[in-house]
Amino acid sequence: MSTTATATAITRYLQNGEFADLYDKVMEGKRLSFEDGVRLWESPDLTAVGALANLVREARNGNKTYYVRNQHINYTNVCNKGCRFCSFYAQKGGPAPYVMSMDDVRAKLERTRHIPITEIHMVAGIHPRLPYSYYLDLLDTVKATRPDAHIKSFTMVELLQIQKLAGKPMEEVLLELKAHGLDSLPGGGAEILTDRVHDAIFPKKETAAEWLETAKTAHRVGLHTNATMLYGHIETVEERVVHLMKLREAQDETGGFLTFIPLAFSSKGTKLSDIPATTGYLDLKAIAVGRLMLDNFPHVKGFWMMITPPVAQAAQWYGADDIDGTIVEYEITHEIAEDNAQQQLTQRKLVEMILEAGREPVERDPLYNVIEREDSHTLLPERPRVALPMA
Ligand code: V47
Repeated sequence: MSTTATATAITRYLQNGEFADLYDKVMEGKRLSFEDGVRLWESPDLTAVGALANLVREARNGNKTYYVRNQHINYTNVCNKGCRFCSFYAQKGGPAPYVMSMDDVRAKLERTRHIPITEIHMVAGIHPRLPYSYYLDLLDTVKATRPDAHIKSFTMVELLQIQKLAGKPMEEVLLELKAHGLDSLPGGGAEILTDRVHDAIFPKKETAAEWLETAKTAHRVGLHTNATMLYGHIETVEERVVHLMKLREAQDETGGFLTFIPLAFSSKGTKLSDIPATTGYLDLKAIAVGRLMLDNFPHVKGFWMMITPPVAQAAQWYGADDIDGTIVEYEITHEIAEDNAQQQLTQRKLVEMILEAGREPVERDPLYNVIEREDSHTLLPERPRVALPMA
């Protein structure tokens, strides 16, 4: 079947199926309601939900799929929040505690000196005894070591801790962090933005209202942020929709969110270890419903580290226009990463994943400025390996 014939068949399927009314809404650019969101999550017809989301994805981002050359740094795993969904923080019988010194941070960055990394993504636990100066030194160190890289750092809960240490209004703190090199904020820590889920599995962290307020403050001082949604634990379908609608309302106010990133819950090593892993089906649904409900978000990311590379590849036809990046090392859900025996994807592999799916690879920086390098958008022939002379 030709591409046009396929598109016609999909349109007919949507126009005559259970989502005919949502097809009309999407085509007319009308906003989906809470009830629409619940229907999308509850329908077993992943093909229809994905095809609808793909219409929005292609209207916004055409055939492009973005990726980034990035490196993650998790500067400490000491944390006083004790979230039940987390396996990252140091605890008896779990990971040993660490705090990176500035030399450690420099060394980590030096190890990837040969890679033209454009994004350094730094997040960590809430260490109760790090001083304010640590965070400023951290930014100074990264900027001095990789001056060309964009620093995307600190989730809202880290920002609230930093503000407490600084003893100043959040706006002032953000401006100071900016002056030390902070370029934007990641989307972590949103989890599910309802009081019930907050109280049940992350009661010591900021509330939904605080997360949203902190994100909006960052937007007001000119810092873009992303927004995540942790799904596949104790949340209900209705709570997922509430989460998406709160993000949509906040975005209406500030326009500061760049990308929505659904994060698949991995229970291994957490206090919720009896909860089974999410399925590829739910992972694709999360991408698609996110794309449909968040009509004011420019991008939706299929984060391959959490949903696996094969599902992230398929996600490009279910609403995702971004598959994140090379990553290098990932600690937050290290258990999954170890299972996959895969903590990094080469840039070549990302380009292959995009091309095989019939999409157009676009290397980006964290603000979606396009990067133009010889190998950014096409597969160059692999360079023959040169045997190194033995010493
Ligand atoms: O804040 C913690 C989540 C987040 C688990 O902004 C877990 O581009 C699954 O936010 N299973 C950190 N998830 C990761 C994050 C992120 C990742 C990629 C890109 C971006 C971006 C942001 O990971 C945490 C928390 O919400 N998390 N534990 C877990 N067991």
